[in-house]
Amino acid sequence: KPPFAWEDPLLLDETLSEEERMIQDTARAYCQERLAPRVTEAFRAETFDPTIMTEMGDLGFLGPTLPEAFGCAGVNYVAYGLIAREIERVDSGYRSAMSVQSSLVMYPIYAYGSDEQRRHYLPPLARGEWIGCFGLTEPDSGSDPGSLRTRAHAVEGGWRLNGTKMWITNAPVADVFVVWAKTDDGVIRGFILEKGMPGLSAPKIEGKFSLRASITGEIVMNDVFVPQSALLPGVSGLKGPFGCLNRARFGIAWGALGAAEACWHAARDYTLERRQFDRPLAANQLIQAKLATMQTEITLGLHACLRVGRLMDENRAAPEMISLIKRNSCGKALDIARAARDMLGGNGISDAFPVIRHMLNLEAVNTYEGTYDIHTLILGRAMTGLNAFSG
Ligand code: TGC
Ligand code: FAD
Repeated sequence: KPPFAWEDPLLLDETLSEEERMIQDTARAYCQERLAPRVTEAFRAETFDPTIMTEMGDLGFLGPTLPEAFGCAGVNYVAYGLIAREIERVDSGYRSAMSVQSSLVMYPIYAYGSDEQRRHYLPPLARGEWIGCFGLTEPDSGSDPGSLRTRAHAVEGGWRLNGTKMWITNAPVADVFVVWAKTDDGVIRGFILEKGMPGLSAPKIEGKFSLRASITGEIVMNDVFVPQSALLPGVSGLKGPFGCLNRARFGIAWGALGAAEACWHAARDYTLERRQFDRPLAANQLIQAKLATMQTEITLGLHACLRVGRLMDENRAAPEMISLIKRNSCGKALDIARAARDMLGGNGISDAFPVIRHMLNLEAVNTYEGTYDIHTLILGRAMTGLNAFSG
């Protein structure tokens, strides 16, 4: 009978091109050899090491789908997904830093920016010399970004920005801030701010119990003046930030399953090794049932991500498809991490094993970029034509 590869049951690897497999291997080697040894301490101490960004830049992992003319790798969306999966197999916090830089900072500058903005910002962002952040969420505006209060008031020669952004990945270490604000006519526009501008600060949010290896902060804007050249000229309205979120959510869908794979493999290794009642835990039907569910959900989820990636590469991926995989991957990954945590017994709460860290991280991953329930409602609206968000 044909062989069965338990780690890749439906032979996803075989469907990848040679180039995609090579990118996956490079990403896996870097993540396992260079990122994995640092992560336990980073999570414990709640520190983010910015040199990770230059390392990722050297490997072409930042803004990887953007053209080579801007110092980027120019690879396809499937390759981007594979990179996200390998990074998040180590830690969701590192993938966060990569996806914000790639999809939420470099992409809008590329897609909505002027030629001058692209030439100025993209190469150093691609090298990881500059770190970027993306400010959409505010203290009173999370799932409903249309209600954001940050204002950009037109003044002579430019704009004056006032407002506060909340829960912003990379903000305290950022050099470049892509910020979404309403102009005097109430229309949402994107602006590029730079570290050191008078009135701009980005205090760190302390005390996170999730994504501790990623740095998160506020963006506080007190009469920040930016010249006209800081406006992203190519987009207005909510479709601007959502266009970026589509790409980041796609990467998260792959990444969350990478974290789930790490938990699944850890649970399998542990239960094969650990003996109770005079036999390995893995010999029990209840344990095998949990492992089979993990294997099934991860496999189906990854194939769905691959399908959406192929459609993105053909420019045929609808945002609802991305909602479907973001919701599915995050929800299933969180279930898998919780089950794996349980299967490790008391050791499951120790950072000697990666499982509790992934479990805690996935709580945030399930919430950011549209919560699980918000994606439920996006799919519900698409199916019924009825908007259940409001009213
Ligand atoms: P709605 O009326 O549906 O749409 C307003 C306008 O936006 C357009 N649009 C999209 N365009 C492109 N892609 C999408 N996915 C789009 N979704 C909507 C839409 O066509 C319309 O355009 P126009 O031209 O007609 O004006 O908007 P709504 O106000 O009803 O919003 C509903 C909802 C729930 C879908 C939306 O607000 C939502 O997705 N909320 C979730 C918020 C969110 O995801 N925030 C993410 C913040 S960034 C972040 O979390 C980064 S963490 C990163 C990390 O660390 O890895
Ligand atoms: P709320 O919108 O207040 O939601 C609270 C609960 O209510 C959720 O369960 C939600 O599903 C539910 N809910 C909301 N509306 C409805 C409804 N109509 N029907 C039913 N249920 C509803 N944002 C950025 O802009 N940039 C970043 O870089 C960034 N990084 C982040 C990093 C971390 C670690 C975290 C935790 C968040 C980050 N965010 C970022 C913000 C993130 O996108 C928001 O937290 C998320 O969109 C949810 O918004 P909220 O926290 O205000 O929750």
